[in-house]
Amino acid sequence: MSGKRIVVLISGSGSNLQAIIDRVNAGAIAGEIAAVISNRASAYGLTRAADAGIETRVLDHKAFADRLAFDQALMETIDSYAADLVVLAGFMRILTPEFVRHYNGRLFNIHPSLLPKFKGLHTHQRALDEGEREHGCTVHFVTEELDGGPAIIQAATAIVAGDNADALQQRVHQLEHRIYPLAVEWFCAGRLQLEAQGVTLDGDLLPGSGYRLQE
Ligand code: NHR
Ligand code: GAR
Repeated sequence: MSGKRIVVLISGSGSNLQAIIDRVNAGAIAGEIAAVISNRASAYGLTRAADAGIETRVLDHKAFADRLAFDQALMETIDSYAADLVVLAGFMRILTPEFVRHYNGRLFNIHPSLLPKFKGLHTHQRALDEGEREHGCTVHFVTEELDGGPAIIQAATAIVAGDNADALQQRVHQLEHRIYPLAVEWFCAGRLQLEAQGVTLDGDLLPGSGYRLQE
């Protein structure tokens, strides 16, 4: 497969990584995953990558003096694969401004909430506690503002009577596995751009909350 070179960063299970692998293998994405990098050696996503024949690397943040030293090693590793796109898929380390600037316009994250609502952790329980009528997930370009970069695509699920955080998390995960590969597909097809005024898809400015995937 020719096309864009994608590097995926993970810390855990890698189910979003798997969803992207599946869409690459289905021929939907004009690119290939050049490498998967984890900050945790025990991340199950490394097994998924190896099973798919993808190169894996482990960079343990605890082996570095500070965040900048870790991020510099991470940048060198990513750049050794000549990445066009860097995808955070359950990657749990906050990245320095230096790192974020280096990949400006080609760094994605997926966050389990309808941003700008519920930045940070424990999003499912917080959505329930706040009495929200719906909850979901957002793919966004990463900027220096944590979980605050311009949105690319969102998908939502209704919160129903008797819902709990586990059930909600499972439904949101299913949505994540649809929207993350779609955003990667658009980027690799050259359809998605981060511009001064916001995110464009096929040259049209998207709303501030991104493209809304319909149920
Ligand atoms: N980095 C920047 N600069 N901007 C973003 O928007 C980022 C980012 C790095 C990761 C993912 C993010 C999320 O979607 C992400 C977005 C980890 C933490 C965190 O507090 C916060 C947000 C996100 C990921 N991490 C702790 C830290 O000290 C470590 C937690 C742990 O190891 O379990 O880095 O929610
Ligand atoms: C996903 O739900 C993702 O939205 C979330 O972690 C999970 C990773 O699952 N990301 C964050 O919370 C980032 N702080 P996965 O490893 O199975 O893809």
